[in-house]
This record gives sequence, structure tokens and C-alpha cells, in this order.
Amino acid sequence: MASRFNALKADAHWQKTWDEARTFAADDHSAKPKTYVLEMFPYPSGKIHMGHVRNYTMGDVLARHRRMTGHEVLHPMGWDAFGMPAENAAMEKGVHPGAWTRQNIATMKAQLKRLGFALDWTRELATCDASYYGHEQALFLDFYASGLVYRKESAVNWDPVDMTVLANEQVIDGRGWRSGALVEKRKLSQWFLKITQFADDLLDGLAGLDQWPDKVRLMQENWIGKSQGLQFRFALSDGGSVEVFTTRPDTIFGASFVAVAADHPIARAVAAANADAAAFVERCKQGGTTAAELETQEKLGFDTGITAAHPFGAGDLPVFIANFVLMDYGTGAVFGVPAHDQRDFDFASKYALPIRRVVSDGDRTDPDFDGDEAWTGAGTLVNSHFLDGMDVVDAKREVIRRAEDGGWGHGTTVWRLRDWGVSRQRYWGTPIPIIHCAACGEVPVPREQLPVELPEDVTFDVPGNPLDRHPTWKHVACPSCGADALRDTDTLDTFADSSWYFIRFASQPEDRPFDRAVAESWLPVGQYIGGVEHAILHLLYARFWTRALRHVGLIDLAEPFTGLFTQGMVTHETYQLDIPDYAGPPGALWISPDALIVGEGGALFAQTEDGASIPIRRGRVEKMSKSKKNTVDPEPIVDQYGADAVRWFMLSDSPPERDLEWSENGIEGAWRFVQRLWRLVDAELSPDAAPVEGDDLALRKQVHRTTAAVHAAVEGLQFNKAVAALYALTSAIEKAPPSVERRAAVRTLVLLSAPMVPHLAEEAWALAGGSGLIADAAWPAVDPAMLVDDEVTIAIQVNGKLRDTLMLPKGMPKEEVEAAALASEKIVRALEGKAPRKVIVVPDRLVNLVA
Ligand code: ANZ
Ligand code: ZN
Repeated sequence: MASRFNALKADAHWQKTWDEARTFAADDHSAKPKTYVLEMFPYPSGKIHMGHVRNYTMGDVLARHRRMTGHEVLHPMGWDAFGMPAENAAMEKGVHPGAWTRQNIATMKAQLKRLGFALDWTRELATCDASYYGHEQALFLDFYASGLVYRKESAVNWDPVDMTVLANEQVIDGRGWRSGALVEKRKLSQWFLKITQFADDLLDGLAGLDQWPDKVRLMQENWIGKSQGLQFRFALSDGGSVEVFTTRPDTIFGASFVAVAADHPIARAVAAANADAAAFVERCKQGGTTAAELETQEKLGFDTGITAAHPFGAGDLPVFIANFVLMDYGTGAVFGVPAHDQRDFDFASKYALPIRRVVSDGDRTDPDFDGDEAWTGAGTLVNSHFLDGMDVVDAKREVIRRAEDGGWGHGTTVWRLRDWGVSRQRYWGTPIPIIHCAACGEVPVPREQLPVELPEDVTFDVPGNPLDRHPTWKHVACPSCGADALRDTDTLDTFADSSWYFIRFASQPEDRPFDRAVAESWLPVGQYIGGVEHAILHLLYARFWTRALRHVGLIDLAEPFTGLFTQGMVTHETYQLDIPDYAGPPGALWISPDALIVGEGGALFAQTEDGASIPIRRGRVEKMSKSKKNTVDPEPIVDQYGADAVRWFMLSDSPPERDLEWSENGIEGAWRFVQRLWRLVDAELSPDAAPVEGDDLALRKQVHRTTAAVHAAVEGLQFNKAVAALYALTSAIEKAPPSVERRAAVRTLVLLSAPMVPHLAEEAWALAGGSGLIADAAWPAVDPAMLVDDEVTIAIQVNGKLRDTLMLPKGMPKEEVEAAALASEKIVRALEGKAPRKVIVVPDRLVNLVA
């Protein structure tokens, strides 16, 4: 009777062994080729979730595989440890953010260890440690010294719930990305990092990132948003002029109005003299001002009575103050073309302005536009004088040319990208190392005073910034004149922390952020793996930070991440209580899979505290989330099935870029496979296995083919294909009769599956008397000759008619092929015992016998 694989015992034993041997500590001085495999480091929110397990398992398989194929691998782990949730916990539970965070780190670290990841824990870092953020402060000051950091008063996105400023990127549909609260506008003095200085380079660099998903590159491209346009001035009836920006100069003959933003100087001047205008401007300020809000809110305008002269003499246009024009984009003023822009169409419909067709979609060419939606597509210019007959691209060029020739406008490039506002009015972040002195202004904290550490004694009982209201922390002497001065009480956006952690992993001297030579020996990260939700923010900031470091001469690195892989999510069916006429909050109906009771006929129920049964409605399969209560906690699953089964399941069911649906069946199937593998190991590799003899060429070939296939699949991050190849080999071995080859095949199977099921693999390796750890073993060599299909199918014809096919060795001499054909029983019958008159042999293809 074969023994069972005792996963819990094996897991604990090998995890301890790897730890003690420091098996996965990367050696900076290794002579081997260096490989850097990195998964996005986690926020220590409390516990590891299935998404982490999937993400880190993928990276782990690649890291272990690279080790086996001769690389010195850097595969580190740390904690993105600053941020709002820690302060929320402080406010809700009265626990210090630091204590809360460190407790979570301890819990999650133990959980990661429990999965047997091949991580270099000697390089572990947490961004909330002064030994990390102090160096970040030094980098901030380097950027400051080279002009990449500046402070300006600006209208900011203010989250009234989290009581902090948000970057544009953190405002989604007008709401705070974390709190979900409607964002307000406020004027504050803020620190900015000059990401726009690298706009062109960030855009150009995308072309070279050919190991990134196209969709991520496209998202970054759109975010950077480079557009070509025309900037020009309209002469106004009051003697002044207004400069507008357009990306559609081709539509100039379709213009029916000019509109300026509510805080445009013209709007202010009009409002100063006209109470109705002033009231309108006030009203505009109440509405949201994010692009998304402007899209959705009703388009409103105020006619100033001023008119603008068409640059090609096609009449005068009324000038409006309008709520859909942004002051901080382009010039804060536009001309409106209702037939070809939806906002303008809505506006013109409301204020009964002309809607003239100037771009024909092919159907109609008359100026009378009576559609109910603007035509924003391509087409041929009509009703546009000298532009008639041109396509949109040529017409744009022509208008820009005429504007430049006439000296009344010029072609421009505009960017959607804005500088990165990094000031946050929060406690749990990196203090901004600047001191404000009444006499000297902004004074950088002297280097020898870094790190500027967070004070421990802070309170969270009232909203607002705990650093600002701390009794002593902000009061310091000015480093330059000695007078009483104040520390900046803002902290850096936590995206700053994650913008360079991968460099600190590569090199972590105490006295500097990193050693340039060592960092450059590891970087760029060869394979970065994480969620697509970071496609814009984190990845763009990290690309910027790398450029900023190069700009200040600290590292010579063009891009931080050569390869990027965005994995799919882990999903689960959702369940809701089925309560007729329920009127409470809809969120309260979700119920966890753990709370389900399976009734007769498979119907699902939940039980209330007083024992009543409530029917359950099955919902869609969705991303595991706390709000839908459809999460499955990895920890008890690992305890029940062992780390290898969990890892195997994470890799097996779906392509890694797709969603993976968690299911009980799936994990059980993975567990059964682990046991199957072990039965083979036990039968063939244990010291008391019976001696075997005889070869099995077919099996040997499959082993080599599988070795090559698994290698290619893992390198291509197609883990499910690697798993499928291993399944197939396992089945083939199970079916094969005993032989020397079968025994060898099990040994190879163990090596091939070691990156996925490392605990079982170590156990098997030890059983088979392998030397050292399988984690340090080499990937099996592939004999190219074994990959070649060396048998061919040969058609045997009699008088041109197919009578038989034979499998014969490739390149067999003609006489031998002929002999084999004549020996076939079917051929003997077809020839009716006679000898053929003539034999034609086409090597490796066919034999024709003429009777
Ligand atoms: C005339 C026109 C005709 C426009 C047409 C569009 C279509 P993107 O591509 O996003 O850069 N615009 C310019 N500045 C604006 C501002 N401050 N607030 C609101 N809208 C503004 O958008 C550029 C287009 O957005 C510009 O081209 C301008 O409208 C508008 F058939 O000019 B267009
Ligand atoms: Zn001073």
C-alpha cells in the first residue's frame, strides 16, 4: 500500500530547511547571469487573499525555474506599508497605525512563508520604516535640488471623508478612489513632482516596452494624452481678444459660438460688471470640475453679449461663459462646433445656436444638420470654402498652415498629463523634508538630519492632520538662519514609496538609498507581475521616478521593468439572501459561501440566529471582494490541503491572464494530483523499490518533449500549459510498464514539477537520495535528437491504389523499404501472390507496386 503524501509535515520541514540554509538569498557577487523577478509588493491590510496567492505563485514558479536554469535570481518581498487604512484603523479601533501595520505584516509574512515561496527574506523592507523613508526623503531633496520638485498654490481635489488631497489619478468619476466621497475643489499650497518634464520620454519609451501587454501601453499612452492642435486668437467686439485651443481646426467653418471657463479672465471681467454673470460664475463653481463630471452634468452657459470675429471672415460668433470649459486645460477657451462635438451639440440645442454640417459622413453634404447626435468621425469637408473636398487630416493641416502664414495662430502640442501633486495632509506617510522659515522661505532639511521621523505620540480622535496638530513636532529652528520655523506637516503620496522600492531591494546600503553599481547589476526588473489596476498610476510613477533618478545622476536606467505581466483575478460565485420586499441597504444581502447550508435537491439556505431558514439566490461569478462577501480565506485551505495543492490549483485551471474561478472541485483535483505524483514517487524512487530493466524509447521521448514544453511554457508565463504537459507525462508514466526508463521518467517529472510543488519535490528528492536540495538542482537537459520525430508514415500502393500504410524509420534505404512493403500481408493479398513488375520508391513517402 503506497504511503500518502503528508503535506503539512513536508511543508513545515522544507520551509524551515530553506530558511536555515538561506537558499533563496540572492548573491550580489554571483558570476551567474542575474535575473530579477518581482511581484508587486502587498499593502499590509491584514491577511493574504487569494489574489496574492495567485500573483506570488506565478512569480515563484518563474523564479524557481530560473534558478534551475542557471540564473542568480533576485526574488524579494516587502511591504507597501504607508497609507490611509492604517489611520482609519487608528480612528476606528484606537490602535496606533504603526502597531496595526506591523501586526499585519507579521501575520501576512507568516502566511506567505506557509506557501513556500522562494523569497529572499534577507532583503525584506517596509516603506513605513525610517530606514526606508529616510532615503526617500534624500531622493526628494535630490529632485528638489535639480528643479524636479516645486511648490505652488493650486486648486486641488479634496476628499472630505479622508480629509486629504487626491491626485487627478485618484479621482474616479468625481469620487475619491478610496473613500468614494464626492471630491471638492480647494486652493492649497502643494508640492509637485515634474512628471511633465518627461512626458515625451515617457510616451516614447512605451514603444520599446514590447514585453508589456498592449492594453497597458495604450492606457499609459492615453493617460499621457499627447494631442496636436491649433492655438489662435479671436478678435472680440469689445476690442480685446481671446485665445482658444482646438484639436479640430478643420471644423472652423462649423463654429457657432465661443465659450470661456467660469474662472477665465474674460468671465471674471464680465462678472465684475454684471450681477447675473457673477451669479452664473458662482453657480459653475458649485458643480464638479473633474473631466468626468463635466461630461455628465448639464451644459450651461451665460451669453456675455460680446462677439468674436471668425478668423476667415465667416461672421461673428457669440461669446459664452460655459460650465463645461476647464480653466486648466488648453487655454481655458474654445470655439464650439455643434455638429461635430457632442458637448457643443448639447449646448447649442439648449441655447438654439446654429448646427451646421461641415464634415460629411458620406450620406449628406448639406449644411442642415438634423441628427440627434454629433458626428465626430472622419469624413470629407463640406460647406467650408477652401477646405471643401479635403479629408479631416488634410483640412487640419491646411487651417494650421493658413493660421501660421497669417500670423494669427500656431500649431501646438498639448498633454493631458499633469504634474504629480504629492502632498498629503496625513500622518501615516513619508514626512516631506522641508522647513518653512518666515525669513528664508523653503529650506531643505540638512542631509545629516535625515530621516525626519514621524512622531509616535499622535492622536486620531479628531479629523484632520495629526502631524499638524502635534504640540511640538513641527516647531524647529531654521537650518539656515536659526529663527523659529515650521516643518512641512504634509506627507508624500504613498505612490512615491512604491516608485523606487524595487531599486532598494536590489541594493540597500545603510548610508544611501542604493549603491549604483549593485543596483545596475540587477536592474531592470526582468519580469514584473501584478494587477492591471496599477496599469496607470504605479507604473507611470515608477517610470517617472527612474527617469528622475537618471536625471540627477544616481542611476543609469532607462526603464524600470522590462517585462510586465498582469494576471487575472480570482473569482467566486456570489450569494444573496432572498428576502421578498426587502427594503434595507442592498449590500446587506450578500452572504459568505461559508454560511451556506445545502438543503434538499441542492437548494441553498442560510440560517438566522433564531434558527429560521432563508433561501439563497445564486449570483454571478465575480472578483472575490469583501463587499460581496465571496472571498475564500487561503489560510484554512492551505492548512487542509497543503501548500503544493493550493499552488498547483492557482496555476492549473485558466490561462494566467484570465480570471480563475475558485472552486472546491478545483482544489480537490489539485490535491488528488499531488497524491498521484507521490504514488509514482513512492513506487519508483524509494530505496526499496524493486530493481527494473529494459528501455522504453517512446516514454523517453515524451520525457524530453515535456521538458522542453514545460520550459517554454514557464518562460512564456503560460503556466496552465506547463501544468497540462505535466499531467500528460504523469498519465503516460502511470500507463507505462516497468522499465529503467520509467524510473528515470519519475525522477525527471519531479524536477519538472519542482517549481510548482516544491515541498513534494524536495521530499521526493530526499527519498531518491538526490544530492543537496532540489531547489538548487539543475533543470534536466533536453536531447534535441529526442525531439525529432524519426518515424515516417509511408503509403503503399498497388497499381496506384492505397493498400496499406507503414510506420518506418526516417531515411530507410530503398531496398529495405521495398522489402517491408512486400512483407505486408495486405500487400501480399492485393498482389494475389504474384511478384510486382515494377517497384517505385519515393523515400520517406510512398511505395508504388505495379502488378
Ligand atoms: C473645436 C472642436 C470641434 C473641438 C470639434 C472638438 C470637436 P482633447 O482631444 O481631449 O485634447 N477643449 C479645448 N480646451 C478645452 C477646455 N479648456 N475645456 C473643455 N474643452 C476644451 O480635446 C480637445 C478639444 O476639447 C478641443 O477641440 C476643444 O474643442 C475642447 F468638432 O475645438 B475642440
Ligand atoms: Zn531662516
